[in-house]
Amino acid sequence: EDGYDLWLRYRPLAAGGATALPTGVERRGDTPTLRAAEAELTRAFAAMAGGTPARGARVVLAGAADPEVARLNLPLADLGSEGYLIRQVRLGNAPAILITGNSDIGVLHGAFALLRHVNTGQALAGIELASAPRIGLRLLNHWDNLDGSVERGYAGESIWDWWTLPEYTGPRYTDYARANAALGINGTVLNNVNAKADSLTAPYLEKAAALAAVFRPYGIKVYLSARFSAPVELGGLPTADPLDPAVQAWWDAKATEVYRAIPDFGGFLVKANSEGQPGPRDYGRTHADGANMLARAVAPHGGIVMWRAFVYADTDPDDRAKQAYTEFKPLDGQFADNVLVQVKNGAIDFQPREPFHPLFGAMPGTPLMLELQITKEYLGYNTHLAYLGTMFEEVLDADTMLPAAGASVARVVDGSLDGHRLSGIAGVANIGADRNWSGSTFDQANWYAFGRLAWDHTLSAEAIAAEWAAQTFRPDPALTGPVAAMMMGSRQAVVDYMTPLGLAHLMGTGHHHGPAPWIADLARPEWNPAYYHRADRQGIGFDRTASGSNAVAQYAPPLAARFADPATTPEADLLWFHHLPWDHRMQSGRTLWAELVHDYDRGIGSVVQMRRQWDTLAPLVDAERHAETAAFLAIQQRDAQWWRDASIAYWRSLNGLPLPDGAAAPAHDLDWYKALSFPYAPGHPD
Ligand code: BDP
Repeated sequence: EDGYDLWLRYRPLAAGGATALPTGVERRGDTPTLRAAEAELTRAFAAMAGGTPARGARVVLAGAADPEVARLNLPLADLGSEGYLIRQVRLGNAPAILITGNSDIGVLHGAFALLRHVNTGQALAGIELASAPRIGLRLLNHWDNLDGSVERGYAGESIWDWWTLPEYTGPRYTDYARANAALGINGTVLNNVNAKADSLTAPYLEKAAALAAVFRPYGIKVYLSARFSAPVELGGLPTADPLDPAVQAWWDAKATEVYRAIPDFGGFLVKANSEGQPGPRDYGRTHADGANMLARAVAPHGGIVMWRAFVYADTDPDDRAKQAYTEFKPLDGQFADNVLVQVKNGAIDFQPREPFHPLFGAMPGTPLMLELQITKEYLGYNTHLAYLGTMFEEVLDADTMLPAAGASVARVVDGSLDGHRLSGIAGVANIGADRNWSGSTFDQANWYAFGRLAWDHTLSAEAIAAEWAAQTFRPDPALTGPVAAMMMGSRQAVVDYMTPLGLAHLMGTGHHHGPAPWIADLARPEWNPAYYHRADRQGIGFDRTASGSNAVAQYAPPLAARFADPATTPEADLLWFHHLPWDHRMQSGRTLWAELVHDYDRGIGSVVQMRRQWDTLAPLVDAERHAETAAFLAIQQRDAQWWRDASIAYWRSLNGLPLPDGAAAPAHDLDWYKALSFPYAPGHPD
């Protein structure tokens, strides 16, 4: 039980269980996709049978065009090109469980849905399932480098072995495709947004093409991050100015070359003028100029451009949280119609908690893609158990109130609010060459939750946690209930012990491991934790009201009003929006200072509680995965204590306040915490 199987872990079903396994699989049609669906079902049923004879109706895989399926008049119209329908019907005068869809990919998705159904302990007899994705582009973004390292990766090296590609495409690539197709993920950006131009050279395109060939039967398209200055680096041009005809011609030719190698290539993802990356601003052009140039190059081939809004400049003295909005909102309506602007969930950077990004709702004329981070750069790497389903749900459900109430981020992103043809969501992958893919068993759940919510954002994080636990461990409520409960509280625990009450970006420099709220001397102001917490003798927090940066004004008027007043700001975001005195009275009746300490302790308490809960589950979990998780939870408790103690020691050095009644003193003095260093922390680019 090394975790390799992910949610495709097929084991003998419990004797006397709900499921009568099918007597066979009938495939109507001979395409690689239908063959993959058949292979998955056959393999799963054989493993699940565990020697007991099958008794259930046969499964039939058939597209909507099959004459017998057509005669059934099934409601397939709403399934789109990727959805599926599963029904118990009569075919060829015998009972059958039909898996169908408007395309082979739909049928494949249905096959995986059926296996999820069985693997979560539900009966096949009388099965009726139908589902279609709400968001068009459901992509993983790999931050994988050509040298095999993974930026912000905590699961080992990259799974792409660029060295042995294109000749060698071992089984791992197929298993990657299976795991993603099971969730409905339909695209993958292979390389880091901090891109090397080399990815666009002929040898690397050939390597990418080999991966595309493996993924194609699974409905997964390949995309690449494009380096904006590639015309200079590869083409020898003196400029990468997007309005220069020679630059445009270079990209047109490059796009043609890419599509010759990969006919169904998805398109480009671009990080421009951000953290040192080149971009159109280098030439006095706008982000729209840059995006549209690439968009024109891929348009004849059916490609798209995903242009990231993650920008902030050292030359801009304004609040970092405001800069993307300031730069992008005026460009609304100027992007070509095959461009999506990709926006992180929050305005700063994948923190344990951020209010939703104010660009959502503010650019109705542009399809906005939501970018989530699955890899836990700021949430304790792979050793802290933090289920991100709740975090993803929080942002998707957030109401932008633009133009009016009921305009959730999910409705902006799925295109329904503004009637966009294109819609997309991206997750920065947490996948690496580690045997268990994600660096820990529970981090697999974050990949899983991303995929499930990308397919259907109306699913609940809790239901997803339970179904993940059932497939990962066993479909036994005695296990799935407690595991889901652990998961549901786990992200708040991290918020509590790292950055409670709306604090953000207090992590160690560069690697982002552990607390370093005292850092104040880095070259760029907004790289310093002190920039974000602004704590001093009197108080703490970032004033984003009119008396401060006025970032609140970037939200819809009713939200701006709510966030402008500490009394109506959700306490979870309090110090994000306000600088308040240490003795500010909280809803609990405690002072702000006492509340902070209380939250740190609550965070540690939650981890202690998770450890206890996990211990009780030992009889229901295999020893290998149980022991690893137990060890990681011990690391998490140690780190939570460290975060609490170091933070409290630092805040006290500023506010001079005594510890609240009953609170334990930090284990060490502040200098001890300051002296810790982590030159070899994983995932760090420098
Ligand atoms: C930050 C990461 C950095 C990424 C950047 C991005 O620290 O490694 O390159 O985001 O999203 O969170 O571009």
